[in-house]
Amino acid sequence: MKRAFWKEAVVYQIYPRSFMDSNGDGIGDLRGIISKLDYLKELGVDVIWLSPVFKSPNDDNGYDISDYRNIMDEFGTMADWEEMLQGIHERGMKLIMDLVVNHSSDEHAWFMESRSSKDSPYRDYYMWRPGGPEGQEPNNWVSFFGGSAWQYDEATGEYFLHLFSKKQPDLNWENPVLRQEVYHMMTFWLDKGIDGFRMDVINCISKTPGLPSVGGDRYAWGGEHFMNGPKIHDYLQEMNREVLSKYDIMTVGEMPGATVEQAKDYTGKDRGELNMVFQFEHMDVDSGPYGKWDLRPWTLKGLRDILHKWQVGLAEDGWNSLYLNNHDQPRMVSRFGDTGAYHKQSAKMLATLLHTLKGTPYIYQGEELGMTNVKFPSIDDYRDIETLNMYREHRYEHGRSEEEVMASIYAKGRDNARTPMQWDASPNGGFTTGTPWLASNPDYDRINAEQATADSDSIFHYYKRLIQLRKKHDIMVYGSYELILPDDDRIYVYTRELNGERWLIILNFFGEPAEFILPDELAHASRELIISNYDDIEAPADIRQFTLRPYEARVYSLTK
Ligand code: ISL
Ligand code: CA
Repeated sequence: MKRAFWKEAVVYQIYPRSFMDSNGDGIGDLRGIISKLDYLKELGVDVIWLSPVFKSPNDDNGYDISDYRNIMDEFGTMADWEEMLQGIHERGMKLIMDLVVNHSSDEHAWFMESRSSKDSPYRDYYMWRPGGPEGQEPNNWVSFFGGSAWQYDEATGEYFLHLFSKKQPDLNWENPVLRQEVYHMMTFWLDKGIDGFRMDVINCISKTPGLPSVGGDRYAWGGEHFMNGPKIHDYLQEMNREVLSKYDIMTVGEMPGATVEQAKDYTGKDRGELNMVFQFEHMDVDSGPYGKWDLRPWTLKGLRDILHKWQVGLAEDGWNSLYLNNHDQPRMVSRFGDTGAYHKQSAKMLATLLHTLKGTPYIYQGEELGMTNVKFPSIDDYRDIETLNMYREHRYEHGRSEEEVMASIYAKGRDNARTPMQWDASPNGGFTTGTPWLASNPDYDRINAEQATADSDSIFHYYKRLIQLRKKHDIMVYGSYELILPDDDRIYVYTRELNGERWLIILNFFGEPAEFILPDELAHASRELIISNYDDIEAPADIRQFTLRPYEARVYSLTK
């Protein structure tokens, strides 16, 4: 495989509202980020992905942009942003910005013009349609955040499409003038020196012509008509020709619903589209038929089958992101690990997985500390629009019980990931001297960066070691992947191989000891331990048979 910096990089995602508040207003900001760049440098990450910092009324915390070329007041100024970028570059790191162009805010000047009249030159920047014969919505699609994906607008008597909240009208990519606006805006940021883009729901920008309804229900999920739509590759190839190809940058497409085959089309080396996908298939392992709130226990087999399918599917061409949480997902250690006795071990085991599969690892802020999910007592303590909409709908329209709805929120709500970063054991984890916009997780007294950087056995230091190993060993980036023991329901075992070198990765996913026997082919090799989350590993008497301790992870280099 061809070398590329974005294959070798480890990415760190900052959700700016919750990272560090520099002025005591309870909202994270750019000067807060600047003050923590040395921390990120010490961790050793290469690329920072910054969730949106543009002007926004914050209906969806910055994913509703009202001015793509200016910084949100709460976060600081363009001068602060420039200082931050310089600070990142001075430390040898790179910055990718969030590109949110499936939709804008309804407070963007384009939309205000667009809604003002059917004759506005901006009308076709968005997706307006007349109502149906009985004045109903133009089709039956529901939005990602619940309810109809259409909003009626008095001024011109038509509906506009919004796949997300009604304050996030969808941009009309069919319109070449709109596409040029977007390309100019991208060029504006690239010329300021950024190193790439994370592209928000970029596989949703092309919709089936005619915007047909789905199924027979009054409201239904219309994903088949806007995920991986008919012109998506034309748009991405045009964007690549006109903008991306002119810079040495990294691009990652956030793509809910993307399959392995589609991912190859988005990221294949001769396709001229994007560098890598950020897909969600493995994030559905614990969802039932009604979606994310419909809780199901996950199984190792379920998770491994999906990860494996992607490893194999993109083995020769295409590239994937490796992650178990982000700002939209619950905390990985709460979901797939243990927050009790094996907090440290399980967080390190999951980290071992993320850094030894093939792909680019993404660390979400606080993951390197083992930050956990939160259980606030009341819905009033929550801020996320998706969570608040879901609560209303499930409680009052579907009549589900308070306990049941809160259980879904505790397990899957996006605010789990958005509680303030825990820097030290002082009030609010040192995130702010004021009142945080979303309450802190009370476990900051135990789980915080000050504690973690001081403790050489911490999750933080283990991440540091994994990141350094990736820099030293090409096999972790470019090695081929092979699954061993495909049917074991407690441990995940695989090898990586490059230029005659072979590594063996063994992960116990549960809190009980697990015994297993290696296939002969691997058992007869002599081996050197590269890293483990337990520090007292002796060479087993029987080289074939292992007993792994709870959540134990081992990485060996095998020699023939
Ligand atoms: O969060 C989700 C499920 O809980 C996803 O469906 C998510 O909405 C989807 O992956 C798209 O996410 C991105 O676009 C949204 C924004 O709210 C998310 O924060 C962002 O990551 C709209 O811009
Ligand atoms: Ca602030």
